[in-house]
Amino acid sequence: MSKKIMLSGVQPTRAITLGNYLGAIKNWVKLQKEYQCYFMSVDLHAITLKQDPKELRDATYYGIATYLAAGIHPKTCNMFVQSHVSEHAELGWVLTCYSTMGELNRMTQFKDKSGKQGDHIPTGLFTYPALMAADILLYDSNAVPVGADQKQHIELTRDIAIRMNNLYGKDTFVIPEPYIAPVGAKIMSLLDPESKMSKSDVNANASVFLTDSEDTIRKKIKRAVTDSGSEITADTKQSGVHNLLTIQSCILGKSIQELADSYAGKQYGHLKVETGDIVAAAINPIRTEIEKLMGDLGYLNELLKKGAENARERASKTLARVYDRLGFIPR
Ligand code: AQP
Repeated sequence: MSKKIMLSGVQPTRAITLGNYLGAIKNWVKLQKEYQCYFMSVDLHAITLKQDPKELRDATYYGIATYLAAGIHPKTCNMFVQSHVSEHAELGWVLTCYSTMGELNRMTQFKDKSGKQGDHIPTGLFTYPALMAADILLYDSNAVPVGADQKQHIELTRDIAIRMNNLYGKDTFVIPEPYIAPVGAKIMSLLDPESKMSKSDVNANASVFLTDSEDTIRKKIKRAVTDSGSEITADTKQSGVHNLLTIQSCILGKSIQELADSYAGKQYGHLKVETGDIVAAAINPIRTEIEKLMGDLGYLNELLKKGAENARERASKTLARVYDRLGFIPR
């Protein structure tokens, strides 16, 4: 029996953060053997906000190097760049036509990101969930492992797919399921534990990047904002403390309660130093491997070429099926 299909991606907007890693990539690594996998660097999504071309190109290579360094297997998983498979943009347009302004207006990520753009909100930022729906539906994906912030976009994907299946036949699209891990689906900013840790946070000290040195990681976590109390508990109201316990829990595989109990009678300083040690130990081998891979762009280019070929094979079949159902004359 053929394996079910899993697809996910990260925007090459900057180096990948500990949040992207614990919320998404670590789960890709865990689940990769059970599924036929497609992992993209979603550069078409990245340009929904202005990017420097050189930085975008570097971040795209870094992104793929990070997937490999984190443990994605290059022989069994397809890794590719979204813009290398033009079917994404084509199906994206179709799904833009089958989503509504009201639906896109309800997306909280659009509200958050557009709120920071003043009067010049790019249209792509608004329509991007339709492109994300195309990414998922092109591959007949069954599972999409993501962080909590993407759940709403996957629900929209399901709604659009069901709508089109009702219009054009039940087998037009496979209806995907989100995979959201019970712990680590929303790692918070180190400087503002009420906000999500984000790659593009203006303050680099708010996020740990997988490219950060051991020293930088320890310093950033030492400076993490915690509340004014002193007791370490599993209470979610202590958002800064809870965030550090969550990070430890994801890396060590222990429950948050068990970890909080182990800090009974200890100070916040202990928690920060030990979290810094744990994160540095987890990231060190990944960073070393990223650096090694970045020294061999020839290898990465070959891998991306093969990945795009495999992706295109499946994506082109889905697009042809959809175009046929819509009534487009075959090419
Ligand atoms: N803080 C987070 N905790 C857990 N998971 C997270 N993800 C993002 N932030 C966290 C998950 O990482 C994957 C890739 O995200 P993305 O690059 O597609 O875009 P994003 O969700 O907008 O992530 P960022 O880091 O906030 O990027 P920027 O700053 O560029 O917008 C997704 O599965 C996401 O859920």
